[in-house]
Amino acid sequence: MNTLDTHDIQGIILKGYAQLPASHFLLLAIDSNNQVGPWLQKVAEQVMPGNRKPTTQALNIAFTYTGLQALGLPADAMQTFPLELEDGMTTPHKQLFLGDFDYNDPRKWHWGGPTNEPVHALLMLYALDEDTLDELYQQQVQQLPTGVRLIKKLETSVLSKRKEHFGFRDGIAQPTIEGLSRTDTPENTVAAGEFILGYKNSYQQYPDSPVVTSTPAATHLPEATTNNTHDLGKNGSYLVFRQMEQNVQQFWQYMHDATAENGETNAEEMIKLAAKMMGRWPSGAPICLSPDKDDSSMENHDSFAYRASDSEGLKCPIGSHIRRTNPRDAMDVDLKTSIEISNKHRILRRGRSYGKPVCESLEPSEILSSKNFEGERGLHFLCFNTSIARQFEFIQNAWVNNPKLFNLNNERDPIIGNNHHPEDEHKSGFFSTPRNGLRKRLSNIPPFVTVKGGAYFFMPGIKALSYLSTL
Ligand code: N7H
Repeated sequence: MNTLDTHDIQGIILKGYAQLPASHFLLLAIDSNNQVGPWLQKVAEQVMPGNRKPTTQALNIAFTYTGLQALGLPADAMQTFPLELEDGMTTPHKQLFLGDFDYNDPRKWHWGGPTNEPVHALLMLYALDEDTLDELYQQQVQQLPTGVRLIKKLETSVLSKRKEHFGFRDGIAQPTIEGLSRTDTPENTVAAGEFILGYKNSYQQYPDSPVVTSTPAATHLPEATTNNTHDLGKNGSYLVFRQMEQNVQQFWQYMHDATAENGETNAEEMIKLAAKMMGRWPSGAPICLSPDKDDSSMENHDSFAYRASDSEGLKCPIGSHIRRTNPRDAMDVDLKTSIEISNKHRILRRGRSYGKPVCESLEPSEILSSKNFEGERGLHFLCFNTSIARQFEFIQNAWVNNPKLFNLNNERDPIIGNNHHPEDEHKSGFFSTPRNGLRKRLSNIPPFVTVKGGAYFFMPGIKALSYLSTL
């Protein structure tokens, strides 16, 4: 087992900062790197390292491929980054691969799309409350040097009971990083190299890591295996950012209409259908452990699997959001292999909601009767991994948007899948819930979530950040 250099790892990789609920994500452009060095060094000193527990505020920073170029990282070093970072999220092939077509088309995005201005850096600000956040924001904006410009401030919002906008508790299931003090079941403990560069991954190998040619400044970085190079990736990670708008009215209206009897609301069935699509009840309780009703005593429960008690998906449908994005032990191989395979496609989720909640309580019936649907709301989905291709992109392509996953027929993730594939004649979402030998199949599921922005970033370790400031 590796000991992790937590003092050199940016804190947000290791922790979600639940105690710092206020946050802004600042998208920056680097127009000239003349005065970037001293600024970046200052930022490196302000970054919250992973060995500290912040109490009032925290700051973290990451760069896109073009951002690293704008900093002046030499071409030979740029070539050592993975293609996913270089190509970004919006090449024509990637659009098809990720489900970013039709209503998700990047040409309609607010940022990160081909018609938006290039994003170079992401400054992530977290604080205890709105006032502290505003102070931190003002301080950071004033600190920006000539040549570095704020493109957009992405604000976030705090929803009650750790819920997201549809009214479900979020941020429950996370892999535990091997080597940290937190203990967990072996099934949920994942090699550090799946999330942090410079450590062994699930294949017992070191993930590919970017390197720089040896210079006096680079000698502060660990030596890399290739002669005369230093490891720029060590203690860093890749960050996937997707701004995902949630159509809350459409979501609950669909659940309502699909379960109403003679036009009468059936609240119980309505919530149950939504829970079946999610795989958890609004409280967070896993539906495979409490199949008939919500049970808030299980709101943080994450120690469950599907194979022994729910192999057919009678409780938690095979196509539900959480079963698709982490099938755990339910893959069509032996139990041990299934867990091993699932754990090669895990991500550390660090998202935050944005926009005004439809109502304070976020209770389904209250959401439905609410009149406050104006404005945009959704999730700033963020996740860390060391292989964007094998982790985030695989989940998105092979699981979320795979119409034949686990022998399902033309169904995609009911919450985030895109059913408008150019070659798909139906343009309709389907979702089946097996019940006692019969399969109930719902159709015409509209898009509940629309992608509105996104980019891939490299989040360097703190020493690597100092190195970047010397370019
Ligand atoms: Fe999902 N939601 O609130 O509806 N997600 N997700 N997600 N998601 C999860 O377990 C949601 C998205 C995963 O290990 C829960 O913490 C929404 C993307 C994974 O059991 C809820 C959006 C991807 C898990 C949501 C969204 C994932 C997970 C249950 C976008 C990856 C853990 C609470 C707007 C490509 C699965 C919890 C496991 C859980 C919601 C996006 C992945 C409630 C609203 C893009 C791996």
